[in-house]
Amino acid sequence: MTLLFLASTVWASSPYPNAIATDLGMACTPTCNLCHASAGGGGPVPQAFGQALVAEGLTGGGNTEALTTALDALAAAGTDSDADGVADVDELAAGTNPNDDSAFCGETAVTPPSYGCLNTTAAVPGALGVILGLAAALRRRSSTVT
Ligand SMILES: [Ca+2]
Ligand SMILES: [Ca+2]
Repeated sequence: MTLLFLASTVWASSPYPNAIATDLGMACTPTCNLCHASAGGGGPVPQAFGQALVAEGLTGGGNTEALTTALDALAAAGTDSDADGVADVDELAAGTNPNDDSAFCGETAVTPPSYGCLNTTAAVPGALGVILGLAAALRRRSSTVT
C-alpha cells in the first residue's frame, strides 16, 4: 500500500508534462496519457507519441534534458505518429493530440479530409451517390419509354 502510494506520488510529480508544455509552447499541460495508458501516468508507454520519444532515447527518471533532446529529434524528423499529415510537435503546439484526432487545451481536433485525394475514410455512398443513382435510373426509364 505504501509502495503504491509512493509510486503514484512519483508519477504525479513527473516533470515531463510541464516540460513538454513549456518546450512546445502549449496552451495547457498535457495529461500523462499523452504517453502512458492512463491520465495518472506511470507504467508502460503504449501511446505512439510516447514510443516515438522512447525511440529517441527518452527514459523514465524525469530527465528533462533527454526529453528536450528527444522532442528536438522528433521535430527534425517531422515524426507524425498518427499519420494525419501534421507532425507530432506541431500538433502539440496547436493543442491537438499526436496519437489520434482528439485535442488538448480546448482546441479543435484535426479532422482528416472526408473527400478528395487525401480521403482516408471508407467509401460510403452519400447523398451525391443516391442522387446520381436516381438520375441514372430515371435516364434508363425515360430512354425505354420513348
Ligand atoms: Ca499527426
Ligand atoms: Ca492528431
